[in-house]
Amino acid sequence: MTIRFKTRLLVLATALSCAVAGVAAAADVKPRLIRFGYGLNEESVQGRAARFLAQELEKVSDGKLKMRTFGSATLGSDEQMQGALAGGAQEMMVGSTAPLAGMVKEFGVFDLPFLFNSEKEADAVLDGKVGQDLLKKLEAKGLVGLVYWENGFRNMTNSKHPIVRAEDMQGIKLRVMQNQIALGVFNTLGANAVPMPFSELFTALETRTVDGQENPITTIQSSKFYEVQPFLTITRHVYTPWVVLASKKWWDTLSPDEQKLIRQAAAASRDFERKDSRADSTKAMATLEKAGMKINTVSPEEVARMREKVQPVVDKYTQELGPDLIKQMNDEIQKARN
Ligand code: TK8
Repeated sequence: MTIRFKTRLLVLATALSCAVAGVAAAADVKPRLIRFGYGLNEESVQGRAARFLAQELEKVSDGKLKMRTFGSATLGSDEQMQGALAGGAQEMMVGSTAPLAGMVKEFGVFDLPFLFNSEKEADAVLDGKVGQDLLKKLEAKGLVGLVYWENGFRNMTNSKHPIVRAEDMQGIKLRVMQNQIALGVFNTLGANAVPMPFSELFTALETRTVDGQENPITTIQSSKFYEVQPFLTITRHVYTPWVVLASKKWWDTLSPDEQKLIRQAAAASRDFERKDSRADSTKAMATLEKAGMKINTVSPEEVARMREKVQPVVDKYTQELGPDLIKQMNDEIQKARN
């Protein structure tokens, strides 16, 4: 054998073994069943996006990564599922940021009112450094934060009367998400804030245990709150994201290839969900009108008064969550606004 021929053989062999290694690495995906829980029902934005994620995952993994989706909090409320993921008893979920603040307090930033003006600003913060740094903080608590879906701008419904002025909130027993900031904000606005998991909300409204609640239009429609809440007031007081989460205990048992495929499918689900949420919001509004809800929008002057009223709460939690974080966030919002 000539030296040149030997070299050629060696090159060929190396190339071949690399190719084989490549195939082997790409194939490091085992058949797995992933349980994915969420709080809204199957006909909601969340339900559609969960199904999309399951299909996408099956597609990119050649059918190996199978996801079973569980809606309507059948695996538990957001908070309960967070615990199950941290303990390794459930693989994945999607839920609001508000209950996550119990684990990583900085997620409370999304409960500070009147921060974002548009979905575009929210996307910029969530997909930018602030949002991604927040996700990283979850790992120490046993969770892997994958992507943000849109829950959306929240509005108020109640069974008593339209909210025209901040004073109209007085005496309204209002269900709020479970964290200190939400509680502080709505009590300061004059309501009687009652923290409660979403899974108990419809019944609480129906039995008049509470008079009202606040959620995006899409949720008010898909959860049929219009059946038990005659008044809807457009306030857009806060934008809540949803976070797609994985159990870290479980995540660490996956191969890098499996992790990559899940991240890839999650990113596709984010794009699908945000688009769907925005389109659905307009449709849902029409449904609520048709259903006979009495709908009003608070005036910009009144929003300014509400802002002023809650400023002490914002100041207090700016200190508690870190003035640097809030500044960084406001800078990113400004950049997106201009
Ligand atoms: C669903 C909740 C819901 C949220 C709430 O599990 O609790 O009001 O807006 O979307 O996460």
